[in-house]
Amino acid sequence: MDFELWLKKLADFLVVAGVPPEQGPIAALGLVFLCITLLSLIFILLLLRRNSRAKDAPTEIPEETESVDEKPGRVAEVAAEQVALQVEVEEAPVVEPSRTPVELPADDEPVSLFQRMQQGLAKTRSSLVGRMDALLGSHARLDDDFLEALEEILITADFGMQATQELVQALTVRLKEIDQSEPGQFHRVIGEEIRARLKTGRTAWPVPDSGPLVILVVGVNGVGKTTTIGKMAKQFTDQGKKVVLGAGDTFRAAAAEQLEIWGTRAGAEVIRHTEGSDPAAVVFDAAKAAVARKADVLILDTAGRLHTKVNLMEELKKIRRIVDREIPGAPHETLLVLDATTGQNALIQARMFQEAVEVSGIALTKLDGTAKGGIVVAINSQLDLPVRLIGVGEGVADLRPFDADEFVAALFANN
Ligand SMILES: Nc1nc2c(ncn2[C@@H]2O[C@H](COP(=O)(O)OP(=O)(O)O)[C@@H](O)[C@H]2O)c(=O)[nH]1
Ligand SMILES: [Mg+2]
Repeated sequence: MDFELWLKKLADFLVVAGVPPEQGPIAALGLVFLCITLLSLIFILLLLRRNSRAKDAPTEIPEETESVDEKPGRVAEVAAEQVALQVEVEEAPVVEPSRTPVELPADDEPVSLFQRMQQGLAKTRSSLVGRMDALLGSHARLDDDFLEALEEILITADFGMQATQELVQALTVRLKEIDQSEPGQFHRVIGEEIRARLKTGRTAWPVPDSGPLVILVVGVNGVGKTTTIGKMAKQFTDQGKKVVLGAGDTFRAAAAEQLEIWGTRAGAEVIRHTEGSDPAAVVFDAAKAAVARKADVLILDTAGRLHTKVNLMEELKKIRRIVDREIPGAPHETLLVLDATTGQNALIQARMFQEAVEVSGIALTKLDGTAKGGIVVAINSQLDLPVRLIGVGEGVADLRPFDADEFVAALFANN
Protein backbone atom coordinates (compact mmCIF):
# COMPACT_ATOMS: atom_id res chain seq x y z
CA MET A 1 0.00 0.00 0.00
CA ASP A 2 1.06 3.55 -0.69
CA PHE A 3 0.71 4.55 2.92
CA GLU A 4 2.84 1.65 4.15
CA LEU A 5 5.52 2.52 1.61
CA TRP A 6 5.39 6.15 2.64
CA LEU A 7 5.57 5.17 6.30
CA LYS A 8 8.60 2.97 5.61
CA LYS A 9 10.34 5.85 3.83
CA LEU A 10 9.62 8.12 6.81
CA ALA A 11 11.00 5.40 9.17
CA ASP A 12 14.18 5.16 7.06
CA PHE A 13 14.51 8.91 7.15
CA LEU A 14 14.15 8.87 10.94
CA VAL A 15 16.79 6.12 11.23
CA VAL A 16 19.15 8.28 9.19
CA ALA A 17 18.26 11.19 11.52
CA GLY A 18 19.48 9.11 14.47
CA VAL A 19 16.51 7.02 15.68
CA PRO A 20 17.60 3.41 16.56
CA PRO A 21 16.64 1.12 13.55
CA GLU A 22 14.33 -1.16 15.58
CA GLN A 23 12.27 1.90 16.72
CA GLY A 24 12.07 3.49 13.26
CA PRO A 25 8.53 2.26 12.27
CA ILE A 26 6.93 3.15 15.62
CA ALA A 27 8.58 6.61 15.64
CA ALA A 28 7.24 7.25 12.11
CA LEU A 29 3.74 6.23 13.16
CA GLY A 30 3.97 8.50 16.23
CA LEU A 31 5.09 11.42 14.11
CA VAL A 32 2.20 10.95 11.70
CA PHE A 33 -0.26 10.81 14.61
CA LEU A 34 1.23 13.99 16.09
CA CYS A 35 0.92 15.83 12.80
CA ILE A 36 -2.72 14.81 12.36
CA THR A 37 -3.57 16.01 15.89
CA LEU A 38 -1.83 19.33 15.31
CA LEU A 39 -3.60 19.90 12.02
CA SER A 40 -7.01 19.16 13.58
CA LEU A 41 -6.32 21.64 16.36
CA ILE A 42 -5.33 24.36 13.92
CA PHE A 43 -8.47 23.66 11.91
CA ILE A 44 -10.71 23.98 14.99
CA LEU A 45 -9.04 27.26 16.00
CA LEU A 46 -9.52 28.70 12.53
CA LEU A 47 -13.19 27.74 12.60
CA LEU A 48 -13.69 29.45 15.99
CA ARG A 49 -12.01 32.65 14.81
CA ARG A 50 -14.10 32.77 11.69
CA ASN A 51 -17.24 32.37 13.76
CA SER A 52 -16.50 35.23 16.13
CA ARG A 53 -15.55 37.53 13.20
CA ALA A 54 -18.80 36.74 11.47
CA LYS A 55 -20.71 37.86 14.59
CA ASP A 56 -19.01 41.30 14.73
CA ALA A 57 -18.78 41.84 11.03
CA PRO A 58 -22.06 43.68 10.26
CA THR A 59 -21.39 46.53 12.73
CA GLU A 60 -17.66 46.59 12.06
CA ILE A 61 -17.47 47.17 8.34
CA PRO A 62 -18.54 50.68 7.33
CA GLU A 63 -20.22 50.95 3.96
CA GLU A 64 -17.51 53.22 2.68
CA THR A 65 -14.85 50.47 2.85
CA GLU A 66 -16.87 48.44 0.39
CA SER A 67 -17.27 51.32 -2.01
CA VAL A 68 -13.48 51.86 -1.93
CA ASP A 69 -13.03 48.34 -3.23
CA GLU A 70 -15.50 48.95 -6.01
CA LYS A 71 -14.27 52.38 -7.07
CA PRO A 72 -10.48 52.49 -7.06
CA GLY A 73 -10.63 56.22 -7.91
CA ARG A 74 -11.80 56.93 -4.37
CA VAL A 75 -8.84 55.15 -2.81
CA ALA A 76 -6.52 58.16 -2.74
CA GLU A 77 -9.25 60.37 -1.31
CA VAL A 78 -10.12 57.91 1.44
CA ALA A 79 -6.45 57.27 2.17
CA ALA A 80 -5.97 61.03 2.69
CA GLU A 81 -8.94 61.11 5.05
CA GLN A 82 -7.52 58.17 6.93
CA VAL A 83 -4.16 59.90 7.30
CA ALA A 84 -5.95 62.95 8.67
CA LEU A 85 -7.83 60.76 11.13
CA GLN A 86 -4.78 58.74 12.07
CA VAL A 87 -3.79 60.79 15.11
CA GLU A 88 -7.33 60.84 16.42
CA VAL A 89 -7.77 57.13 15.89
CA GLU A 90 -4.51 56.33 17.61
CA GLU A 91 -5.40 58.38 20.66
CA ALA A 92 -8.96 57.21 20.94
CA PRO A 93 -9.59 54.52 23.53
CA VAL A 94 -10.26 51.09 22.15
CA VAL A 95 -14.00 50.67 22.04
CA GLU A 96 -15.64 47.27 21.95
CA PRO A 97 -17.52 46.89 18.69
CA SER A 98 -21.13 47.65 19.32
CA ARG A 99 -23.22 44.53 19.62
CA THR A 100 -26.98 44.34 19.54
CA PRO A 101 -28.22 47.17 21.82
CA VAL A 102 -29.43 45.90 25.16
CA GLU A 103 -33.16 46.48 25.43
CA LEU A 104 -34.25 47.65 28.85
CA PRO A 105 -37.10 45.60 30.22
CA ALA A 106 -40.44 47.35 30.07
CA ASP A 107 -40.87 47.26 33.84
CA ASP A 108 -37.43 48.73 34.49
CA GLU A 109 -38.71 51.65 36.56
CA PRO A 110 -37.89 50.35 40.04
CA VAL A 111 -34.39 49.48 38.85
CA SER A 112 -33.73 52.83 37.28
CA LEU A 113 -35.18 54.73 40.23
CA PHE A 114 -32.93 52.78 42.57
CA GLN A 115 -29.96 53.45 40.32
CA ARG A 116 -30.86 57.12 40.29
CA MET A 117 -30.93 57.04 44.08
CA GLN A 118 -27.51 55.37 44.07
CA GLN A 119 -26.20 58.07 41.76
CA GLY A 120 -27.67 60.71 44.05
CA LEU A 121 -25.86 59.18 47.00
CA ALA A 122 -22.66 58.58 45.04
CA LYS A 123 -20.62 61.15 46.97
CA THR A 124 -21.55 59.68 50.33
CA ARG A 125 -21.19 56.16 48.98
CA SER A 126 -17.68 56.66 47.67
CA SER A 127 -16.44 58.61 50.65
CA LEU A 128 -18.06 56.51 53.36
CA VAL A 129 -17.90 53.03 51.89
CA GLY A 130 -14.66 53.73 50.04
CA ARG A 131 -12.93 54.87 53.23
CA MET A 132 -14.30 51.92 55.20
CA ASP A 133 -12.94 49.49 52.60
CA ALA A 134 -9.53 51.18 52.67
CA LEU A 135 -9.59 50.85 56.46
CA LEU A 136 -10.38 47.14 56.25
CA GLY A 137 -7.50 46.70 53.84
CA SER A 138 -5.00 48.61 55.93
CA HIS A 139 -5.72 46.94 59.29
CA ALA A 140 -4.36 43.50 59.97
CA ARG A 141 -6.90 42.99 62.74
CA LEU A 142 -10.28 44.53 63.56
CA ASP A 143 -9.02 45.90 66.87
CA ASP A 144 -9.43 49.08 68.93
CA ASP A 145 -7.28 50.99 66.51
CA PHE A 146 -9.61 49.95 63.68
CA LEU A 147 -12.69 51.01 65.64
CA GLU A 148 -11.14 54.37 66.45
CA ALA A 149 -10.45 55.04 62.77
CA LEU A 150 -13.99 53.91 61.91
CA GLU A 151 -15.37 56.34 64.49
CA GLU A 152 -13.56 59.16 62.75
CA ILE A 153 -14.98 58.17 59.37
CA LEU A 154 -18.53 58.18 60.77
CA ILE A 155 -18.06 61.56 62.46
CA THR A 156 -16.72 63.15 59.27
CA ALA A 157 -19.69 61.71 57.36
CA ASP A 158 -21.99 63.63 59.73
CA PHE A 159 -23.48 60.67 61.59
CA GLY A 160 -23.24 62.84 64.71
CA MET A 161 -21.68 61.92 68.03
CA GLN A 162 -24.63 59.93 69.37
CA ALA A 163 -25.23 57.69 66.36
CA THR A 164 -21.49 57.22 65.84
CA GLN A 165 -20.94 56.00 69.37
CA GLU A 166 -23.94 53.72 69.24
CA LEU A 167 -22.75 52.26 65.95
CA VAL A 168 -19.18 51.71 67.12
CA GLN A 169 -20.44 50.04 70.29
CA ALA A 170 -22.71 47.72 68.37
CA LEU A 171 -19.88 46.86 65.98
CA THR A 172 -17.50 46.08 68.83
CA VAL A 173 -19.85 43.26 69.76
CA ARG A 174 -20.36 42.06 66.19
CA LEU A 175 -16.79 42.19 64.88
CA LYS A 176 -16.37 38.46 65.49
CA GLU A 177 -18.96 37.80 62.79
CA ILE A 178 -16.83 39.50 60.17
CA ASP A 179 -14.27 37.82 57.96
CA GLN A 180 -12.01 40.76 57.21
CA SER A 181 -11.02 39.53 53.78
CA GLU A 182 -14.67 39.84 52.73
CA PRO A 183 -15.62 43.57 52.71
CA GLY A 184 -19.17 42.47 51.83
CA GLN A 185 -19.55 40.99 55.32
CA PHE A 186 -18.54 44.25 56.94
CA HIS A 187 -20.95 46.16 54.69
CA ARG A 188 -23.75 43.81 55.70
CA VAL A 189 -23.14 44.17 59.43
CA ILE A 190 -22.71 47.96 59.44
CA GLY A 191 -25.66 48.26 57.04
CA GLU A 192 -27.84 46.29 59.47
CA GLU A 193 -26.72 48.44 62.39
CA ILE A 194 -27.42 51.66 60.48
CA ARG A 195 -30.81 50.32 59.37
CA ALA A 196 -31.67 49.53 62.97
CA ARG A 197 -31.16 53.20 63.80
CA LEU A 198 -33.37 54.51 61.01
CA LYS A 199 -36.96 54.81 62.11
CA THR A 200 -39.05 54.64 59.05
CA GLY A 201 -39.88 52.68 56.05
CA ARG A 202 -42.08 54.58 53.64
CA THR A 203 -44.74 56.61 55.42
CA ALA A 204 -47.95 57.58 53.70
CA TRP A 205 -49.31 61.12 53.85
CA PRO A 206 -52.03 61.63 56.46
CA VAL A 207 -55.55 61.31 55.12
CA PRO A 208 -57.80 64.23 56.15
CA ASP A 209 -61.38 63.49 57.22
CA SER A 210 -62.64 65.90 54.60
CA GLY A 211 -61.32 68.54 52.25
CA PRO A 212 -57.83 68.82 50.83
CA LEU A 213 -54.67 67.42 52.37
CA VAL A 214 -52.84 70.54 53.55
CA ILE A 215 -49.05 70.49 53.65
CA LEU A 216 -47.31 73.49 55.22
CA VAL A 217 -43.70 73.73 54.17
CA VAL A 218 -41.26 75.51 56.48
CA GLY A 219 -37.51 75.97 56.72
CA VAL A 220 -34.79 78.60 56.53
CA ASN A 221 -33.88 80.37 53.31
CA GLY A 222 -32.32 78.42 50.46
CA VAL A 223 -32.84 74.92 51.85
CA GLY A 224 -35.03 73.96 48.90
CA LYS A 225 -38.63 74.62 50.06
CA THR A 226 -39.99 76.01 46.81
CA THR A 227 -38.20 73.40 44.69
CA THR A 228 -39.47 70.61 46.91
CA ILE A 229 -43.02 71.96 46.69
CA GLY A 230 -42.72 72.11 42.90
CA LYS A 231 -41.55 68.51 42.69
CA MET A 232 -44.25 67.33 45.12
CA ALA A 233 -46.91 69.18 43.13
CA LYS A 234 -45.76 67.51 39.91
CA GLN A 235 -45.76 64.10 41.55
CA PHE A 236 -49.26 64.63 42.95
CA THR A 237 -50.68 65.88 39.63
CA ASP A 238 -49.01 62.96 37.84
CA GLN A 239 -51.06 60.73 40.16
CA GLY A 240 -54.16 62.51 38.92
CA LYS A 241 -54.59 64.70 42.01
CA LYS A 242 -55.79 68.29 41.86
CA VAL A 243 -53.24 70.58 43.50
CA VAL A 244 -53.33 74.22 44.66
CA LEU A 245 -50.15 76.01 45.72
CA GLY A 246 -50.04 79.02 48.08
CA ALA A 247 -47.10 81.41 47.58
CA GLY A 248 -46.64 82.25 51.24
CA ASP A 249 -43.08 83.48 50.74
CA THR A 250 -43.79 87.14 50.04
CA PHE A 251 -40.29 88.26 50.98
CA ARG A 252 -39.11 88.29 47.36
CA ALA A 253 -41.22 88.52 44.18
CA ALA A 254 -38.87 85.92 42.70
CA ALA A 255 -40.09 83.33 45.21
CA ALA A 256 -43.68 83.53 43.95
CA GLU A 257 -42.49 83.57 40.35
CA GLN A 258 -40.43 80.43 40.99
CA LEU A 259 -43.53 78.75 42.44
CA GLU A 260 -45.60 79.85 39.44
CA ILE A 261 -43.13 78.24 37.04
CA TRP A 262 -43.43 74.99 38.97
CA GLY A 263 -47.24 75.40 39.08
CA THR A 264 -47.37 75.71 35.30
CA ARG A 265 -45.11 72.69 34.87
CA ALA A 266 -47.19 70.62 37.28
CA GLY A 267 -50.57 71.87 36.14
CA ALA A 268 -51.35 73.27 39.59
CA GLU A 269 -53.04 76.58 40.36
CA VAL A 270 -50.84 79.07 42.23
CA ILE A 271 -52.34 81.66 44.59
CA ARG A 272 -50.01 84.63 45.00
CA HIS A 273 -50.10 88.22 46.20
CA THR A 274 -47.65 91.03 45.55
CA GLU A 275 -44.19 91.17 47.07
CA GLY A 276 -44.16 92.25 50.71
CA SER A 277 -47.82 91.45 51.35
CA ASP A 278 -49.02 89.58 54.43
CA PRO A 279 -48.23 85.84 54.07
CA ALA A 280 -51.23 84.98 56.27
CA ALA A 281 -53.51 86.70 53.74
CA VAL A 282 -52.05 84.59 50.91
CA VAL A 283 -52.61 81.44 52.94
CA PHE A 284 -56.20 82.50 53.68
CA ASP A 285 -56.90 82.97 49.94
CA ALA A 286 -55.12 79.75 49.02
CA ALA A 287 -57.19 77.76 51.55
CA LYS A 288 -60.43 79.30 50.22
CA ALA A 289 -59.37 78.51 46.62
CA ALA A 290 -58.44 74.92 47.46
CA VAL A 291 -61.83 74.30 49.07
CA ALA A 292 -63.75 76.06 46.29
CA ARG A 293 -61.93 74.08 43.56
CA LYS A 294 -62.30 70.81 45.50
CA ALA A 295 -58.56 70.33 45.36
CA ASP A 296 -57.03 67.11 46.70
CA VAL A 297 -53.88 68.79 47.95
CA LEU A 298 -52.97 72.29 49.12
CA ILE A 299 -49.27 72.99 49.56
CA LEU A 300 -48.21 76.20 51.29
CA ASP A 301 -44.81 77.79 50.71
CA THR A 302 -43.43 80.06 53.41
CA ALA A 303 -40.55 82.48 53.81
CA GLY A 304 -37.30 81.67 55.55
CA ARG A 305 -37.11 85.27 56.71
CA LEU A 306 -39.43 88.27 56.79
CA HIS A 307 -39.54 91.96 55.83
CA THR A 308 -40.97 93.09 59.09
CA LYS A 309 -39.70 92.69 62.60
CA VAL A 310 -42.36 90.06 63.16
CA ASN A 311 -40.67 86.92 64.35
CA LEU A 312 -40.68 84.23 61.67
CA MET A 313 -41.95 81.67 64.16
CA GLU A 314 -44.84 83.95 65.22
CA GLU A 315 -45.75 84.37 61.57
CA LEU A 316 -45.76 80.59 61.04
CA LYS A 317 -48.00 80.12 64.08
CA LYS A 318 -50.42 82.68 62.67
CA ILE A 319 -50.44 80.87 59.31
CA ARG A 320 -51.26 77.61 61.07
CA ARG A 321 -54.15 79.24 62.95
CA ILE A 322 -55.61 80.74 59.80
CA VAL A 323 -55.43 77.61 57.72
CA ASP A 324 -56.93 75.59 60.59
CA ARG A 325 -59.84 78.01 60.75
CA GLU A 326 -60.51 77.63 57.02
CA ILE A 327 -59.88 73.89 56.79
CA PRO A 328 -60.41 72.29 60.24
CA GLY A 329 -57.53 70.00 61.23
CA ALA A 330 -55.14 71.64 58.76
CA PRO A 331 -52.24 71.68 58.25
CA HIS A 332 -52.23 67.90 58.28
CA GLU A 333 -48.51 67.86 57.65
CA THR A 334 -45.93 70.49 58.59
CA LEU A 335 -42.94 69.57 56.54
CA LEU A 336 -39.60 70.98 57.64
CA VAL A 337 -37.11 71.23 54.79
CA LEU A 338 -33.47 70.72 55.78
CA ASP A 339 -30.44 71.05 53.54
CA ALA A 340 -28.18 68.00 53.92
CA THR A 341 -25.12 69.99 52.93
CA THR A 342 -25.39 72.15 56.05
CA GLY A 343 -24.51 69.15 58.21
CA GLN A 344 -25.07 69.35 61.94
CA ASN A 345 -26.50 72.85 61.50
CA ALA A 346 -29.60 71.18 60.08
CA LEU A 347 -30.20 69.63 63.51
CA ILE A 348 -30.07 73.05 65.17
CA GLN A 349 -32.60 74.39 62.66
CA ALA A 350 -34.84 71.40 63.30
CA ARG A 351 -34.89 72.04 67.06
CA MET A 352 -35.62 75.73 66.49
CA PHE A 353 -38.62 75.01 64.26
CA GLN A 354 -39.83 72.12 66.40
CA GLU A 355 -40.09 74.39 69.42
CA ALA A 356 -42.23 76.93 67.60
CA VAL A 357 -44.46 75.00 65.20
CA GLU A 358 -45.60 71.42 65.31
CA VAL A 359 -43.28 69.98 62.71
CA SER A 360 -44.50 66.53 61.69
CA GLY A 361 -41.96 65.42 59.13
CA ILE A 362 -38.72 66.26 57.39
CA ALA A 363 -37.73 66.65 53.77
CA LEU A 364 -33.96 66.37 53.51
CA THR A 365 -32.73 67.99 50.30
CA LYS A 366 -29.43 68.09 48.40
CA LEU A 367 -28.14 64.69 49.52
CA ASP A 368 -26.59 64.50 46.06
CA GLY A 369 -24.45 67.50 46.89
CA THR A 370 -22.73 66.10 49.94
CA ALA A 371 -20.43 63.26 50.94
CA LYS A 372 -21.88 63.58 54.43
CA GLY A 373 -25.07 61.58 53.95
CA GLY A 374 -24.68 60.28 57.51
CA ILE A 375 -26.86 63.27 58.44
CA VAL A 376 -29.85 61.06 57.60
CA VAL A 377 -28.86 58.78 60.47
CA ALA A 378 -28.12 61.72 62.81
CA ILE A 379 -31.57 63.18 62.14
CA ASN A 380 -33.21 59.81 62.70
CA SER A 381 -31.44 59.17 65.95
CA GLN A 382 -31.60 62.67 67.41
CA LEU A 383 -34.95 64.01 66.31
CA ASP A 384 -38.28 62.50 67.06
CA LEU A 385 -39.46 63.11 63.50
CA PRO A 386 -39.82 60.92 60.44
CA VAL A 387 -37.76 61.76 57.37
CA ARG A 388 -40.52 61.68 54.79
CA LEU A 389 -38.73 62.79 51.66
CA ILE A 390 -35.18 63.00 50.45
CA GLY A 391 -33.86 65.08 47.59
CA VAL A 392 -31.09 63.43 45.60
CA GLY A 393 -30.95 65.74 42.58
CA GLU A 394 -32.63 68.51 40.60
CA GLY A 395 -35.15 66.37 38.68
CA VAL A 396 -38.76 65.81 39.75
CA ALA A 397 -38.06 62.08 40.24
CA ASP A 398 -35.11 62.96 42.46
CA LEU A 399 -37.45 63.87 45.29
CA ARG A 400 -38.15 60.48 46.80
CA PRO A 401 -40.11 59.06 49.70
CA PHE A 402 -37.50 58.09 52.26
CA ASP A 403 -37.25 54.33 52.55
CA ALA A 404 -34.74 53.20 55.15
CA ASP A 405 -34.10 49.81 53.50
CA GLU A 406 -33.57 51.42 50.13
CA PHE A 407 -31.25 54.03 51.62
CA VAL A 408 -29.01 51.43 53.24
CA ALA A 409 -29.05 49.28 50.11
CA ALA A 410 -28.14 52.28 47.94
CA LEU A 411 -25.12 52.93 50.14
CA PHE A 412 -23.83 49.39 50.56
CA ALA A 413 -25.14 47.27 47.68
CA ASN A 414 -22.34 45.84 45.57
CA ASN A 415 -22.78 46.39 41.89
N1 LIG B 1 -28.71 69.36 43.92
C1 LIG B 1 -29.87 69.61 44.51
N2 LIG B 1 -30.31 70.89 44.55
C2 LIG B 1 -31.47 71.14 45.15
C3 LIG B 1 -32.25 70.12 45.76
N3 LIG B 1 -33.35 70.71 46.29
C4 LIG B 1 -33.25 72.02 46.04
N4 LIG B 1 -32.13 72.32 45.35
C5 LIG B 1 -31.64 73.63 44.90
O1 LIG B 1 -31.49 74.48 46.01
C6 LIG B 1 -31.66 75.85 45.62
C7 LIG B 1 -32.58 76.58 46.57
O2 LIG B 1 -33.87 76.03 46.45
P1 LIG B 1 -35.21 76.83 46.78
O3 LIG B 1 -36.32 75.89 46.52
O4 LIG B 1 -35.26 78.14 46.07
O5 LIG B 1 -35.02 77.10 48.33
P2 LIG B 1 -36.00 77.88 49.34
O6 LIG B 1 -35.39 79.22 49.56
O7 LIG B 1 -36.00 77.08 50.59
O8 LIG B 1 -37.33 77.95 48.70
C8 LIG B 1 -32.17 75.80 44.20
O9 LIG B 1 -31.12 76.12 43.32
C9 LIG B 1 -32.60 74.35 44.02
O10 LIG B 1 -32.48 73.94 42.67
C10 LIG B 1 -31.74 68.77 45.72
O11 LIG B 1 -32.33 67.80 46.23
N5 LIG B 1 -30.56 68.58 45.08
MG1 LIG C 1 -38.48 79.59 48.25
